[in-house]
Amino acid sequence: MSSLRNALACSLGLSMLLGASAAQAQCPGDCDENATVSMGEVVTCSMIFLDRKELTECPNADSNGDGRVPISDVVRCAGSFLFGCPSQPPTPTPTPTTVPTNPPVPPPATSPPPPTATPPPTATATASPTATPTVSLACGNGVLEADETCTSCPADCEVQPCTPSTGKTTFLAFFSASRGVTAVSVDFNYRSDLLQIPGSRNESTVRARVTGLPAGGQTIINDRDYGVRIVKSRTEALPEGELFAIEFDRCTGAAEATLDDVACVIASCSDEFSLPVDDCLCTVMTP
Ligand SMILES: [Ca+2]
Ligand SMILES: [Ca+2]
Repeated sequence: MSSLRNALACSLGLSMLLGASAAQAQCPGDCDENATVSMGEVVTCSMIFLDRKELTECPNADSNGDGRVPISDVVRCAGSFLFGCPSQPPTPTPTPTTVPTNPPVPPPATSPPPPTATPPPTATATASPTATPTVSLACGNGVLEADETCTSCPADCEVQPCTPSTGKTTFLAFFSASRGVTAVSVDFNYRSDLLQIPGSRNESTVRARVTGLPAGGQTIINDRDYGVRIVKSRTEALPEGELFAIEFDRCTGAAEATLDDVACVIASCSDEFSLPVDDCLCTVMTP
């Protein structure tokens, strides 16, 4: 699960997390109420958002108790997964003193500072400053993840031998962001010893394997044989939810690929004014 965790860590803006107000479920996304949120629970949150599961399966997915699970709740579920459950009120230290002198409350983190003259979104937005403690454990696992580049982790960009079988494996990539996005660049990276796409670069055999992209605008699909870059841009905002499906050939004799064997990494994400949107999220699921 480290791959998805890293992908989430890189693409999830901390500002959304800080924006979570206090009157909420004790730990958003903690379906079994064990005070931690697993990747599976984040997926459950996503499934409820996508109306594929009932809210009764995870009432804590609804962080503010309004009976709905919009994408902001899914982001909070992911926040619990990445950064742990929000700290509980400090009950274990009941001081008998009477007057609780309220410390100066920090201003609520409602509005993140405006992007101060950010340069145009470069395609190599690596290392987010929000401490990813699991860095580099995944270097060498064959999947290029959000905190890795072909420079920092060349092993995961090496194309492995693969003889395609007739077996196919499909993954779905779901997209979300806190506001309208008109251009997104996504790297769907995969273990090339388990999966392959026939052809390379933007050949028609590659393009045939990426389906379901939103209509209109421009589409670029480029297979590097360890990952496919998919760029979608248009004038109107891209819809949240399923962004595309991608079908692979399974390598002969290889184990069936799981969600750990792929990573959907946001390379860049911007709005209609070409301003970067920093909390874009790509989540991979199986059909
Ligand atoms: Ca890796
Ligand atoms: Ca290929």
